[in-house]
Parts: sequence; C-alpha cells; structure tokens
Amino acid sequence: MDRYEKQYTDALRFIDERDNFLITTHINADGDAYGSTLATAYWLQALGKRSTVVFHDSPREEKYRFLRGWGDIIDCQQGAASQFDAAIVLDVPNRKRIGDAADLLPPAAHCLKIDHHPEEEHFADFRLVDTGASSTCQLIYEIVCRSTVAFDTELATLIFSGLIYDTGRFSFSNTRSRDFEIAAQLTAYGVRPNEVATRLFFSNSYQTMKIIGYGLANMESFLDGRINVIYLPHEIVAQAGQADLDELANYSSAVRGGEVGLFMREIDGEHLKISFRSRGRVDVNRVARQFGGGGHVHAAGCRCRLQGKPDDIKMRIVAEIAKQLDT
Ligand SMILES: [Mn+2]
Repeated sequence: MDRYEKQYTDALRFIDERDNFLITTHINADGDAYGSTLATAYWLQALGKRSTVVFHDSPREEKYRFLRGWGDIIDCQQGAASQFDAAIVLDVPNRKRIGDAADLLPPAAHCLKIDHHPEEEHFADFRLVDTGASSTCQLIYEIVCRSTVAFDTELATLIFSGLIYDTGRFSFSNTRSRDFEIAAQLTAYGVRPNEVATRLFFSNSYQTMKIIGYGLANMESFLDGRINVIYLPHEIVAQAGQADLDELANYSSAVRGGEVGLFMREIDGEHLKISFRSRGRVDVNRVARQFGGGGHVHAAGCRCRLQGKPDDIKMRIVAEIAKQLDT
C-alpha cells in the first residue's frame, strides 16, 4: 500500500469515527475553496454525517451562488455559536490563512487537513496532502471514489468547479492527464462544462469589466517587461465584485516576454492583497512567503499592510523577484 493509499484509508476512518464537522478553508475563498468545502459537505451528508461550512469571509461571493450549498455557508460569528467534534480544513497550508475560522478548530487530534499546497504548519494530526494534485477538489474526487457514496450531478459539479478553477481551465502547469480523466468522469455524471466555465470565468458585472479594463490600461512594466504589475487603488476596487477581479492576476502574466505578473489591490485603506503569477523561472511561493503569504511555485498570494506609498511595497517585491531572475 503506497503512502497515499494509507492517507486515504486514515482520512476515511477519521470521518467514519466522528460526527458534526466544521468544514473550512482559506481567506479570500476561490473556486477550489468553494468547490472543495461544498463538495465535502455534500459528501458528508450522503455519508449520514452532520457538517457546517464556515468561512472567514463574509458575505458569500455572488459568483459562486450556482454551487449547491452556497446559501448554507456561514461566517465565523455565526459559527462561534456551535460546538464541533471535528474539523476538515481544505486547501490551506497554514493556520494563518484560515483567518478567524481558525479559532473554531478543535484540537489537532480531531482535525483533518486535505490540501495540495506544500505543508507549512502542523495544525491537523490527520492529513491528506498531495502536492502533485492539481487542486483540493481532485483529492475530494479521489476520496469519494474510495467511499460508499455514488456521484451525482450536484457532487460532480462541485468537484469540477475546483478542478477547472485551479487548473485555469486545464491550461496551468499543474494540469495532468489525471485531471482530464477526472473531468471526463465528472462530465459523464452530468456536469455541463460550458455552464460551469461560464459561471466561473465569463459572468462578470458590467462595472467589473470596466474595472478590468482600467487595470489593464494602467499596467506597469519593470525590468524590460520581465515583471508586469497591475495595481488597483481602493476607490476602484470597492466598485467591483472581488472574485471577479481575480482574472487580473492571470492577465498580469499574459504579457509576451513577461516572467512574473503581479496583481495588487487595496482591499481597504490599510491592506493590500497581492497575487503572484510566474511563467516558470521564478518561485513566487518563495517571494510571497517573504511578505507573509504563500501558495505554489507558479501562483501565490499574500495580504499585507499598506505602509507608506503603494510604490514602496511594489518596489520591494520587484527587487525580491529581480534577485531570483539574476541568479
Ligand atoms: Mn487549491
């Protein structure tokens, strides 16, 4: 039995022996976070278990309204009223990224982490972690296959959403043949790929589209075009749906000749959310970690305080990336 089979067996036993689960994920929940938490809740219900999905973020993002269970997600304040026997934490490498929902976690002996990020911190004694997986939703697919629950269209759609989100519609470097196999299976269970893709990638508000245009029109270029930066001040960000702006991170690295793209947005008067995208040479997980964030080699993010002028932090990050480009 290989390492991963043991992880699946242990994870299934963890669930089998407990009831009443807290399910949570990282702050700024994305398509994989929504897909994996809601798929887990749906699956647990089919297994006859109780669960509650709690997010740090509030309110729920409109973009994900089509996902089954979206309306049942609660925020930390509501979650604080409940007691949970156990927790399943999805798509998160460290406690800090869970945000305020981390305060609701039971002791590590009753936590299961399911994730595809490199491990950073021990907060769960039970772990199903595979950095070779494209998405946390892939791992949910694999574990559901090993359980007694049969797939239906709802469950397949939840899993498919995380799969296409984290692979950038099967175009990012994390995309493997396994993702196409799973996608084929999920489609056979009733997923409509064009409907999910339209909901996730092509359903922006008119206002958001204009703001994406503003971001592109004001893109800045550093180091002869090897680093490209899109910066949005708070007064602009406030006018758009946050999840809808995520696509700007991908645009920042879509410039020919670019090595790294940065999408920086002021989430309030004091904090910046920064998304990093690398075309391959630069490990942006390393860069993001220096600013208190993390992620993967090709895609990472961080949230940090806006001290001084926006240009100061921009130049500090550009300098960190330049170090890696020069070696
Ligand atoms: Mn993910």
